Amino acid sequence: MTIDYSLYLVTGRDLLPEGMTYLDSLEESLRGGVTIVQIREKKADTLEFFEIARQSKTLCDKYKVPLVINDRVDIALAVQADGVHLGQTDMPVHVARTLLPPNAIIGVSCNNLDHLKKAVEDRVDYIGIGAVWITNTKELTNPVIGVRGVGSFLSALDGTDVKAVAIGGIKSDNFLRTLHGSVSPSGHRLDGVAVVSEIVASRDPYRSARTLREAYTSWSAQL
Ligand code: TZP
Ligand code: MG
Repeated sequence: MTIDYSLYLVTGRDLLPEGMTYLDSLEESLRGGVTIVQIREKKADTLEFFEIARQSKTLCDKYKVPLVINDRVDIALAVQADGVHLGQTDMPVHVARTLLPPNAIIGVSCNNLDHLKKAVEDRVDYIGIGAVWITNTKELTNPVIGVRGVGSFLSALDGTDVKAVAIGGIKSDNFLRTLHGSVSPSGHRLDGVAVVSEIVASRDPYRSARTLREAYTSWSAQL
């Protein structure tokens, strides 16, 4: 199955505006055109994470959008998610592969080229490159990469079939700059852009998602 990474929503329940429920926000984002969803729950216990993932899976299925679980292979299995997103201190990719169904999506966060090299060796499906810009959503332990930095990651993916999304501080006002500015000298482009706050913290997640999706679509149509 070909996965559309173009508008990759990563959830963040802490950031929901007052009065907006998690599921309403997710459904509006799906209606607005997010193409893949990752459930990221850093504070939930296992039962809560499982429940959120289960409900999210039902909603994502309704919109035929793949669902990926951050950190937790067991939860991905429990809700029959489409894959997992693993950080550098999570389950090793080769172990996750043996646990998950053969066609599961496995993505890995990469903050430097050593991470990228390992991810390519592990034959991951995609890498998340970040943080591109400064963000308050996640405590950053490394300097931001910047768009040119992302370009050098993309160069390092030349000749591989590993897909790439950028994450970190991406908003509607730097969205196109992120896409344009990161094209590598060899012409390698991002396969998508991942956002948390731009959609999750929005009072109108439908509109926010739609704006980004349209921007991505018009950018890719110019290629
Ligand atoms: N990984 C690197 S930056 C980040 C994650 C999960 C947070 C991105 O959030 P936002 O709100 O889109 O800047
Ligand atoms: Mg992790």
